[in-house]
Amino acid sequence: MRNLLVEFMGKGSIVAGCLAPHPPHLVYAENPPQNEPVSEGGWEQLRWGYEKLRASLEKIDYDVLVILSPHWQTYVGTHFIGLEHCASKSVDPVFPNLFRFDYDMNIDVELSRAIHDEAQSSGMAVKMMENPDFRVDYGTIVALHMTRPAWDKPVVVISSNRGLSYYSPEVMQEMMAELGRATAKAIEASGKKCVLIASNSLSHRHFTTENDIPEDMSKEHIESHAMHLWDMRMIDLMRAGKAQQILDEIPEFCEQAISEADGGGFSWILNAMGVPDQPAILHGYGTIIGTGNAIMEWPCHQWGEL
Ligand code: 2X7
Ligand code: FE2
Repeated sequence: MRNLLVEFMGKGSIVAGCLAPHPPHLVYAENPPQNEPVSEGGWEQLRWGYEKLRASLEKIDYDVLVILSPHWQTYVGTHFIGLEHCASKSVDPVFPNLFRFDYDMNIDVELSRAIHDEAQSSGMAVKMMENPDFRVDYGTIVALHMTRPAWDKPVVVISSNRGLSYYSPEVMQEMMAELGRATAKAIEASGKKCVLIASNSLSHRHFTTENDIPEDMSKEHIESHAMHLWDMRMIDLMRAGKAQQILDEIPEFCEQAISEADGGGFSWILNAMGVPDQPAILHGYGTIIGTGNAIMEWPCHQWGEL
């Protein structure tokens, strides 16, 4: 039946990959109706970057958004949301003053399970998360909202198996390479067109106190020159299509810049796209409480067969 369906629909593919940062400040600054706190704006460069990403994705036909967030942390295996529908209020544990968001999302459980099964058959520890009281993390919600605020596409939500903190950078990289390949294989067999999202900041050293007005942009800057240099290096490599070099440098990037690439999403997405030597598009860069954030797009739909 599945083979017949794929024959009818054609082979599935990754039509775009995105690096989509998730500080709750971005949603706070946007003032969508789902978020309770009200702001006077802020972090415009990044929000304009998201505008450009949305305009670019608007031109592509796709069925599903597949996301990996470093804030859904699992220590025994990689988990996948296995519930058809998730709706609740998400409150950021560190910034409850900025983010109290009513989310409502539909999950493509069929594709989630297909990636789960593919990863399992390649030897990974995996689990379908079917707890009806599960609260979706803000890293997933913010990146999805900023990428597609209409919430009108089903999503696949993948956890961050903390290979780096539990074992070592090398183990994390190996696991994410395997997960990336399994993701690509399952998507191809599904017949669906997918946009992949790695939800993470680049350098991740942040301020430890908050300003009276969180959106006061006169106080916003990168935490240190060294962090700026790391962010620019990673952006240059992405724009130059040097995915293999990025993968080689991620362990050092995580150690020196406390990068949120430690959650594995960045490595996962590069591997799922086949470690591309095609350039990524920079839609925007900006700092949020000192951390470095880039909005990037790999327009895979223009590359032909992956
Ligand atoms: O999750 C985050 C982050 N990655 C960076 C900055 C500020 C808040 O939350
Ligand atoms: Fe984060």
